[in-house]
Amino acid sequence: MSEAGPVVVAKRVDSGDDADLTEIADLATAAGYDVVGRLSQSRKEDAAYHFGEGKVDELAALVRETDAAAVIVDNRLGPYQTYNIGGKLPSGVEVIDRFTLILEIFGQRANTRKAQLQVELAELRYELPRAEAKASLAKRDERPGFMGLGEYDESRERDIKAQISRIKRDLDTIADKEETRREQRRESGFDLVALAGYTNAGKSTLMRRLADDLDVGENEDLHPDLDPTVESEDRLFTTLGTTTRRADTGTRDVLLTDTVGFISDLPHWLVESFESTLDSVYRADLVLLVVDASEPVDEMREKLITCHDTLYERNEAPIVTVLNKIDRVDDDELAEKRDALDALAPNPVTVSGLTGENVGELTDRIEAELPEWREERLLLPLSDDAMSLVSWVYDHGHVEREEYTDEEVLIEFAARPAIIEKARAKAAMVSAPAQSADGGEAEASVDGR
Ligand SMILES: Nc1nc2c(ncn2[C@@H]2O[C@H](COP(=O)(O)OP(=O)(O)OP(=O)(O)O)[C@@H](O)[C@H]2O)c(=O)[nH]1
Ligand SMILES: [Mg+2]
Repeated sequence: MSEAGPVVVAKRVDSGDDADLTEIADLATAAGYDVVGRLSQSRKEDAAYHFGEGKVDELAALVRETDAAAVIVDNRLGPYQTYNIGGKLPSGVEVIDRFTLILEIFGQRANTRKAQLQVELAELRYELPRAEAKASLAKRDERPGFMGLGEYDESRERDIKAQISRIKRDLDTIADKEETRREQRRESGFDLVALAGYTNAGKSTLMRRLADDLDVGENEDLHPDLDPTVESEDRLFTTLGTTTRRADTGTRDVLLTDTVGFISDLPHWLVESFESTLDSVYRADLVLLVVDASEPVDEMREKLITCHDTLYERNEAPIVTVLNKIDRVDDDELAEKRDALDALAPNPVTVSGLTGENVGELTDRIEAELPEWREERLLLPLSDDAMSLVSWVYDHGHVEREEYTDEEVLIEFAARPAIIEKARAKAAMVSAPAQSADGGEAEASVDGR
């Protein structure tokens, strides 16, 4: 891993104006580098140098002038292009591409076992095709003098493959545990809402705004992993792992999960390595897609497209688009942006996570979009079992009416359909044969656990 130091950032675009270096510079800063020079070019890709050769000479001069320790290129470089560019630079100056840079940031921030495994997996996936290429080259070139080299590369390739399967297995185990936990949480009456969006859109700020701090402590017994620390920084990829906190939206019990931000132009293997982190988004009951509304509309559009691409196929939940940072946009501008983005972001909620403006509207919207709860009435013969079922219903749903006679208790409540099924089954056990006030359906679910 390279030492953070002064760097030059560079980018090529096929045509049009010179490339926008903002994001790659922000990424470099996020990794701890000091951006001391910028260079961009608009031309088609050169096979040998990626940039035009003259531009690479210019790059080398800039590196010497600024004493940069590395060049960060915001394009996909082939191994030869990397090598050729490196050849023109003062010796010791590294050439880093966008993915290596992102991996470096992830590596620095990975502070849980899961995150570390994901970073390791991504690194191995990055290395594998390169090792394969080397192994086949070495094989082809095998001459007496080079004996053994091909063998070495082949065993490296096998080694990488073995490590990849081992890490995948470990990650699968973690993913299974998390899936079980999600189900337990749903059974406990929680709705799972996930914050998704481009990096730096303001997800963690909104999380803090919506999270109900007081409740977290009280529920520590129930959910020991609720982590009360959420950071916000004007830096890309502040959040890497996932954080879940309880949020008070009114009548529903919501667990809100904040997670890693999306970014454009990530290769598949990198996104896949982080799949189990993204699962908390894909498997939520509702996704809040957060967009920074203070940016130019074209940028908002591009970032929205990236987010939709990342969610596409895997996501199972309804999506509510949240236009954030409205404290930085005036009303007319906001209306224009909403119109322009209508197809990608229909009926958005506009908020400021920072000032709290309109957050009430957002919580109303969360309640409205969550899968609907159903109403149920149960009539139970009075017994200890019945009383423990009543308290179970209190824990898992919203009790609307509770009435006692000498022999019976009537309870009316609202809950998610799965909870109602469970309650009916439990009622059948309490009072076999079951009596469900709305007509004996409980009997039918006795066998359904
Ligand atoms: N003006 C303004 N700034 C905001 C608002 N919400 C967030 N920010 C700022 O935007 C920056 C990024 O906020 P975060 O909440 O860390 O964003 P994030 O989406 O969690 O970012 P990553 O975790 O890096 O993907 C911080 O500097 C926040 O203070 C807002 O509503 N208004
Ligand atoms: Mg964050």
